[in-house]
Amino acid sequence: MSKYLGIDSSTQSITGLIIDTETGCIAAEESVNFDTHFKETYQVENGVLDLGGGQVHSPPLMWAEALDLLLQTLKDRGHDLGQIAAIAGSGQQHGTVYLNDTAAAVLTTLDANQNLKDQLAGIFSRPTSPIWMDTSTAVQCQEIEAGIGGRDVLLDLTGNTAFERFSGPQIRKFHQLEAEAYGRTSYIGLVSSYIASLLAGKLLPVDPGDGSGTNLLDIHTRQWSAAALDATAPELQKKLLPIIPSTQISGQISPYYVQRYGFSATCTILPFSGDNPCSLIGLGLVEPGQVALSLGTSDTLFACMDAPRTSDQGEGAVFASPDETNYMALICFLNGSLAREAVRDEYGLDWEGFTQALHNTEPGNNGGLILPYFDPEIVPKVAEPGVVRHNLDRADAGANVRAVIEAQALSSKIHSRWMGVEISSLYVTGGASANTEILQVFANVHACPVHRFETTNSAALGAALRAYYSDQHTNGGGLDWKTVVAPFAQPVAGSTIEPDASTVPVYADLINRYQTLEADHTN
Ligand code: XUL
Repeated sequence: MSKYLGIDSSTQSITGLIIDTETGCIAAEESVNFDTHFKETYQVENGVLDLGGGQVHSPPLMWAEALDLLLQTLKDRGHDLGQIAAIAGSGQQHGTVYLNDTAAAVLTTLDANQNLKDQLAGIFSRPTSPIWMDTSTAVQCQEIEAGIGGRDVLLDLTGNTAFERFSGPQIRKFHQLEAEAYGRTSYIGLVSSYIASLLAGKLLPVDPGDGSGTNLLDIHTRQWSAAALDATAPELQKKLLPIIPSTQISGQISPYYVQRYGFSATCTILPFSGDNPCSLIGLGLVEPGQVALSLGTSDTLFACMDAPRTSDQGEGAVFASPDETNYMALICFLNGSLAREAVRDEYGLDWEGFTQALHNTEPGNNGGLILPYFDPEIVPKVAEPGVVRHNLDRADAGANVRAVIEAQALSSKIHSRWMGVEISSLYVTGGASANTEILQVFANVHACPVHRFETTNSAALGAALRAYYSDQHTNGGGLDWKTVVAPFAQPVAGSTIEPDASTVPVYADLINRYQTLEADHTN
């Protein structure tokens, strides 16, 4: 069988994507939007429950109901699920699911004549799951860092300082505020391992890719860290299953799905991983130095690293790659399209005018610089918005357009140095990636080729590719990652933009001046 299914359980929807490895094509792609189908039942808005005070949760029962609907939709659209050799998946990172001691038995005895929702209703020790948007755990972050011996100890051990959205601080808060329910919890999983468990009909562990978003995993050994568990909550080890390697088959699909949706009984289940680690694979970033930049509302940089290096300044998150060898860095620059649009609008331009302005101005902008903090910035940390112009006339539309794009490119170079990898190629996705003038600036500043990528569901695609890689390896196939991702992770034909060598000295000078300006205006 040559077909593999990747399932991405994300914040607002669940997506199934089938690849056909014989043709190198995507054979199916279906999504179930939570609000469209479940708003009334679960009272969600954009897939989540805003509980106030920074608490953002989602109902895990809704995710199960959505899984049933997704598989039914794939079947109804005529896709023969009996041809799927293996399934892997991806989940929004950091969200935790809390199950009681009935869960294991319920999962092993799923009845194909009833739906998941009705059968699973009693298995939760906590009816809602805190997700990555939850910012209510600042106190727990401080306590965990203090408990383990300081922020730097946690950073060195787990690859990350304590983040409010990460699972460890969320678990600690649950233990503190709902000790009785915590005591009744016999399994804590992530969104990824929970959905995988539903498919396998047994409780499954977390993989290192998603485990590294918990503040609980030793990033060097890719196992739970006893010290981090101790600093988080009592008896935590007992509630977590040992980490499973990302490419190790977890089991066969439960008979429930064979009878209900026509899956083959031989279809295997791979560990699910986090959406970002899966996207790393879906974007084809399987060699150190390969970097992708998504130019969206915020600009997000994904990089493949050969070692779990960390940023002293906490500029980014570090996860184990599900390729089992490499690591990923994720850096979010908040002022992405936010800043580009602010400049475009300030000068009354449309995108055509913006592009022309970029075209008509010189690389290096005659030394004109802008710090584009239209909104508070994540990297570098800037708490209050404030745009700074240096050698730059506010009335000069063209120079301001160039300044904002050069600032973004320079910042992405400066603040990815901690990754310690030579950026060999930059794959650019997202709305602004259609603009070749913008891409030329990034190519020149990074002095490497820039390729445009068109992708919508890189997490689901990455999951399907993970299923393919693991299945063929288990069955004696010798394909390496590069070969596995190649047919699916191709840049748009003819989209490659080479750097202009004559700009190298210009940007070598400008980057120093930008860094000085930035240091003067950030803490
Ligand atoms: C990453 C993060 C989000 C979630 C949801 O650290 O919080 O990207 O994974 O997609």
